[in-house]
Amino acid sequence: MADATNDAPDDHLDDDVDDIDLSSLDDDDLVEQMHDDLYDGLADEIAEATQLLLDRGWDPQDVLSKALVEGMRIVGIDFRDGILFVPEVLLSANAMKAGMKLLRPLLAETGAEQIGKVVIGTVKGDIHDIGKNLVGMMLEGAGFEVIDIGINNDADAYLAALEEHRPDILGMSALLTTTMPYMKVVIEELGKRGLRDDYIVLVGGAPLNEEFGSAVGADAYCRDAAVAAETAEALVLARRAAA
Ligand code: B1M
Repeated sequence: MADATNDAPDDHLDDDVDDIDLSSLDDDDLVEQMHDDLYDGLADEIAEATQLLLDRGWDPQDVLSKALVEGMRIVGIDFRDGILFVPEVLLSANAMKAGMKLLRPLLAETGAEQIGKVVIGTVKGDIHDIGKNLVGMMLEGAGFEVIDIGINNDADAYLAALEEHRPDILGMSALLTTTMPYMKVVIEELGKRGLRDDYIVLVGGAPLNEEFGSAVGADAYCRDAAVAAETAEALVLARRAAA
């Protein structure tokens, strides 16, 4: 908790930030500082620290998981417990995105030949997009062309994107227990139109699990972005081999 003695609150913030020379921190302290800066929603500091770790030879995947995703996990705990609120978490999300922006080209650059196409989006009623964006990056890195249709997609939006882009895979993301059932609506709609077997359907998001994936009729549930990339590749190759 900040001590509200004589200084104006803004001065406190500036002091805290100005005091730390990120480049002087060793790797462990820098990662810990990144967790704090994500918590405080400091996008510039997160971008600077992300670049520092990369310059120090860190694998982009490690920067992502150990610094950014872990920091966001901590934010999530205090959000759940009512210590952080939506405006603060939005700032954290913004800071996370500043780091992801630097990692994106590195995670997506593999030289792997194009193995397929994915349409991915977050379901109706849900505006969480950080996890989806990460999945998109990892899929690009695995050699997929990714068409990201954003957040809050109803069945018609998914179907229109499928019709327009004719991908191999439909990916759906949901972060809320109240929105995840909508995945079933989309999959049933595909069935009603006789299109279910034309696409591999992958689902993911923090509240989902394997059982839920099967219950809604998806081809696979993906725990995280790395699993999504592996699963996408395995299922596309298997489908091609069987054709
Ligand atoms: Co929200 N939120 N949020 N939120 N938010 C959660 C999800 C929550 C768990 C927080 C909590 O209580 N601990 C909780 C949900 C509770 C529940 O349903 N059981 C919650 C809530 C309640 C809400 C609101 C309702 C709060 C309110 O308004 N009172 C509201 C809902 C808004 C809406 O969508 N209609 C809301 C709003 C927000 C913000 C806008 C402030 C912000 C989102 C900003 C943004 O995304 N642009 C936000 C955030 C940031 C979170 C937390 C803190 C972090 C989510 C995140 O980005 N995680 C989250 C708590 C948490 O999850 N720990 C929380 C990091 C990301 C890398 O992980 O998204 O899980 P994740 O993605 C992973 C995997 O899940 C998987 O791979 C990803 C990468 O490895 N994956 C896929 C995800 N999608 C996939 C798709 C695939 C495959 C894998 O397709 C093939």
